[in-house]
Amino acid sequence: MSTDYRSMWAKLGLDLEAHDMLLDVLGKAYQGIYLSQMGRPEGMGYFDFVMSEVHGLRIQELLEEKAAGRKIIGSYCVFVPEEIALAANATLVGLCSGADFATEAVEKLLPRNTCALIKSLFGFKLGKVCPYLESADMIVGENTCDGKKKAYESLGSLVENLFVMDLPQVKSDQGRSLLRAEYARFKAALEALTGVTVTAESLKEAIRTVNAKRSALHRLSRLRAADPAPLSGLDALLANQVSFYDNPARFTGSVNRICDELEKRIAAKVGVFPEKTPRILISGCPQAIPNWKLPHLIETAGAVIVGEESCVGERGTRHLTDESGESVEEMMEAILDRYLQVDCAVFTPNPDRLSHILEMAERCQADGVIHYGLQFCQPYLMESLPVERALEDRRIPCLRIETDYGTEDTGQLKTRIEAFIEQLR
Ligand code: BJ8
Repeated sequence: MSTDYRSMWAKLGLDLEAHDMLLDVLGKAYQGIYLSQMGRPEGMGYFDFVMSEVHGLRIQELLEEKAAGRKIIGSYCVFVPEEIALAANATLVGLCSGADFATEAVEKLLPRNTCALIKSLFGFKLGKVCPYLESADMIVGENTCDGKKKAYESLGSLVENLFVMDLPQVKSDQGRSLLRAEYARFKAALEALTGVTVTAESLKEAIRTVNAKRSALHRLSRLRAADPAPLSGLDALLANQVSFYDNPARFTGSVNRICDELEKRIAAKVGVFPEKTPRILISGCPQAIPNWKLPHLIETAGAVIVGEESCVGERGTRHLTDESGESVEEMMEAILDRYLQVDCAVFTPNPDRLSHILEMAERCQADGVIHYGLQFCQPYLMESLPVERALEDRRIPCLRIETDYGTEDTGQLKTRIEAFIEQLR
């Protein structure tokens, strides 16, 4: 980071010493995992810059937005509609939960056998190291899995501004009514916070902005079907991760620019890995920044990741919102339609996820699927078995991995992944 942001961080109440430690670890991991990759497209330079300034320039921008009267909303789940936040003059940022931090303090509040993602969200709060969390005017928790649901009860005592959104678990008429009511309550809470009423114009513009961002990511996904792969899975994951922080319009432009470059690479048959490199689809739990452990292991073991069936990937972005509504009510209904299609494993039954995995495996020309489950994540670990069976029926090899954010199992994972890739050759 070129500028000294220490006074900004101190004003936000960060623990500067702990924060230095985090940035140091993050910087070294980024250097070792990302900057050591060969043959990256030039367009990735933008994402390298964003990452180098993720706690600097981007936070400064958000604080400038706040000074101009905008509000910042932090969210932990792709069920929180960015469209409504934007239309109410607020900026939505995804709060990352991709690294262990302040584990000892966390385990005084949460059982040890809680998934790493939930522990991480507490660790960033208790360790006072997340400038996004500390800048947020409202934090949205959602009743998805039991772990998150109960954890938000404790998080409520740590943050002043927690909005808990109830979510259905069944996509029935009742489930739909519940989500409709919750999105209306969210809209009202945002309007009360910002003092800005959502209008048909502001909502339409917000829907277009978010659709454009998702469409750019669709374009990127489609280009990854090429062989040789024009982009590494690590870099594609990074673009998906950055989509949760960056200014949406700027992000869309940057992804489209990288797609222009990838199209040229594909035409010239230039790839980041040689042709016929084994191709892997990752499916399962979200991989939030800086959780790069599994993709790094896979891509240094001689395979390339060609798709992510994940909330930090296609599960979170594949559906667009219908832009044709004219009134706020019509557009709120279109938003409801769009989000109800998200096939998170907390839903029962959840057949769409299975068909999406099969469809992705075919479209991405994957040779095999690695199912990524975080330890203690019941919804995804439970679904990993039917996923494996459905893939076996199609003769697509599947490796089920259960891990956390620690490094203790790295050697064992490496051995299993290498054996799996060998089987695909
Ligand atoms: S829509 S996947 S972002 S809830 S890993 S905390 S499920 S025990 S993250 Fe998620 Fe929304 Fe669903 Fe997506 Fe619980 Fe599992 Fe932990 Fe999880």
